[in-house]
Amino acid sequence: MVHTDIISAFGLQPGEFSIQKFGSGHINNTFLLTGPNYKRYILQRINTYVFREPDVIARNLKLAGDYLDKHHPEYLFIKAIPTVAGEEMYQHGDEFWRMIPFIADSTSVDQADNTRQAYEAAKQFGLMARMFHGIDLHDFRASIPNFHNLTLRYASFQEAIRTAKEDRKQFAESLVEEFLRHSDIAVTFESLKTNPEFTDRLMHHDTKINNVLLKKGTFEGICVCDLDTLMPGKVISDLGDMVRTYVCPVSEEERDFSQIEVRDEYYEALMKGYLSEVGSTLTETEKQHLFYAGKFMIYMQGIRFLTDYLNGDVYYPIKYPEHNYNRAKNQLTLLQQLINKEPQLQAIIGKCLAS
Ligand code: ADP
Ligand code: GN1
Ligand code: MG
Repeated sequence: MVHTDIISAFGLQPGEFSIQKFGSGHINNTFLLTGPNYKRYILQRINTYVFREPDVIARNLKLAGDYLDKHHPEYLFIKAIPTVAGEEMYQHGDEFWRMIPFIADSTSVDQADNTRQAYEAAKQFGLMARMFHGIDLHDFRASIPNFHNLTLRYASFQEAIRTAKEDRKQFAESLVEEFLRHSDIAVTFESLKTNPEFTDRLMHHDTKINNVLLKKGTFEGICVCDLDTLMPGKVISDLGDMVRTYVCPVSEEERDFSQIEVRDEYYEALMKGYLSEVGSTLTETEKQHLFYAGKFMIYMQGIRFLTDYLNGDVYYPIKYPEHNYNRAKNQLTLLQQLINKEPQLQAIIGKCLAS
């Protein structure tokens, strides 16, 4: 429900707007407001269970927006519409709301259905990374502390294995073991994390294809959206989440695991799109870990789902009891497919870096 006070707080007349639920994300509540002369806005309630300090999001976006105004004023960055009181967000009781302009003639897709979409989306995330290359990260804070810290995610996974209810632990036993068998992925992260050649950058941290706005009809990239997790991080986060979500013909929701595969041509398209923008700014160490990016994100997402299953589904909304277990199994299957294809995928990376 959107209370009329919230709409008024942004200087709009509540009676003039129709409100529709919008998008398909797990975390925030997104609404489309449509008013006179087809004037549209996106209104979002921040999930404060996930984002414990919503002010950090507002502050990060303000810092990022100010930097772009100065250094890349032509770049399309979705900025918050301030409330009439001049705030970046409106607090209604214990809820935090923010409004952003609706980007006209845009659409998004939940799944990449052709390589062009993968290329265009990846190019937008690469462009954003390039626009922020060189920004001083000192004043930025993590909107979700340790969000992509695989070391801590792995520790939470181990903790969940220890504390899970017996029935869940037994049901998940063999899947847990399979994930533990890939612990080298967490070990690699541990050594990379503090490597000065593996720099912190301002990263998006949720590069699913539906977080890119594409032109209606042509599917040309317009800009990225869903900026709550814009914060300092590593290049493997953004690149890896694209690999995780663009190369497979089915999503993490798929329970027919035989449909899970890695499509080389999508891998190539996204790598090409991303590197065409950001490639020239990467260090040698970053370049050497482009294949690792996919392993890192798929593994981390897999153990996040499995941890949530073991913890009794406290984070990801579920539609049936084994939902998070199946999501984890889906991600493990994808991880295995990716690893099986390493030689040809490394060759694709080599080709994209050379061009
Ligand atoms: P969620 O946390 O629910 O994923 P998003 O910010 O990604 O929230 O918004 C959900 C969807 O709404 C996006 O996938 C995109 O299709 C659409 N959307 C978001 N922001 C805008 C915008 N400024 N203009 C047009 N569409 C948008
Ligand atoms: C969540 O909100 P949404 O669906 O874009 C999650 C991501 C996961 C994703 C898995 C803040 O993103 O990290 O990759 O689910 N976001 C948060 O579907 O936890
Ligand atoms: Mg989203």
